[in-house]
Amino acid sequence: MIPDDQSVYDRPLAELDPELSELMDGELARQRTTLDLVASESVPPRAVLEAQGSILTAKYADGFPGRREYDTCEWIDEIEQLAIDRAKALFHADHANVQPYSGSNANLAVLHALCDPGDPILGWDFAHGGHATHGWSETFAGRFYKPAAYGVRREDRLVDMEQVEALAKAHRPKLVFAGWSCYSRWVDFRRFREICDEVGAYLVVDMAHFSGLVAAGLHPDPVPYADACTLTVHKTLGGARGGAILCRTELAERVDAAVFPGEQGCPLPHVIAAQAVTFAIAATDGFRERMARTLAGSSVMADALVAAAGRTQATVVTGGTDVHQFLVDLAPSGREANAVLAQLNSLGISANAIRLAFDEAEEPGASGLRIGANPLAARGLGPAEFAVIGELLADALEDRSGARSGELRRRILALLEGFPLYQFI
Ligand code: DSN
Repeated sequence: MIPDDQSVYDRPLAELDPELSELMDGELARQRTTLDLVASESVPPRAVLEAQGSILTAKYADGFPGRREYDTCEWIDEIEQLAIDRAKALFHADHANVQPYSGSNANLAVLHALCDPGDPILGWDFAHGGHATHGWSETFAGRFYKPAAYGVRREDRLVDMEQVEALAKAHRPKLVFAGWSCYSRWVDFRRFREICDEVGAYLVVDMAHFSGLVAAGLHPDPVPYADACTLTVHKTLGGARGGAILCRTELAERVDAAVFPGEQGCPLPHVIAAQAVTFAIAATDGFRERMARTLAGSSVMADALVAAAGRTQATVVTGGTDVHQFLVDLAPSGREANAVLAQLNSLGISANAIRLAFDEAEEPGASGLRIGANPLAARGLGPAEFAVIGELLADALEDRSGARSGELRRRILALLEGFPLYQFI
């Protein structure tokens, strides 16, 4: 029973609401015993959890540091300014807005800032690994703007820059999105810039996935080429749930006005504080080492699956990876990806089933897997362990009958035991 008195404000969750608390304990136990290969997830450090679960959640602070619509924002002003300054320093950006609630909201705000409803835009096709909010018909970007989409080439599955150029010339977009959700190779931001300059379009790079790699200096930096960059802070950056926008000084006022009051109400001060500590952590040598280990892990797992293609009947798209994730094509094996994912889940492996570009299957299934190294690298695993995981994945893909399930589950638990998640809980 929830107490009726004032003690409701001081009781710990486990005492106040054991029902919810037990569910949360269940999720923690799942995280501890799951081999997390979801490329967009990470392990938020304790300090991030403390900031994001803090008393800051109580404060209204519509507006920006020094210009709020609520009084008594002196501490919130300093906290937000700290997050802004750290984001600018980390990414060498002119301006940062740390208020978007998510990456989708950041994209919404950038469209609002730089385009008028009905304007033509050009984005990376969602069906070819792009983000939904770059123009897919089911999202605001597809409904309120006039989208065209480029994709990857059939022959090598690399982004088709000739198509980008041709579409840009034919469609005359006001804004071009670059950046991906399901792709595993570097993108030529300079070429995107040249194409945008040819047609007079803004270039917006969505670096939600690779922002941590950029911060660590281990991925081409889009900031010098883009008019604006959008990002999430909880993928490779490894921290607070939430989004951010970086942009050139000339666009700062428009971007800020599009975020508030254009698209959002009150910022989330607790999330902004958690972003501030995330950016501080991301500026350290330790973070750079974790990102290097993430890249090594992704590459080692991809190599193991390339070597095992004969027995798994699954191939690695583009033959490998430059980033924290890679894609597996299950089509040669004749297996549907959601069924394969269900098998992996039953072993305690978490990943993503995706529909790959040029998937010609008539059924609405998925043909591929997206495998990422970020959460496990954050947990401390290195190349030796990722090599073991590559073998585990190959064994699991080969084991169609499930005859080896018990053995595979034991191997996973033994591996994870050496890397406990959160010592403080
Ligand atoms: N949902 C994200 C992902 O998993 O890639 C896209 O933002």
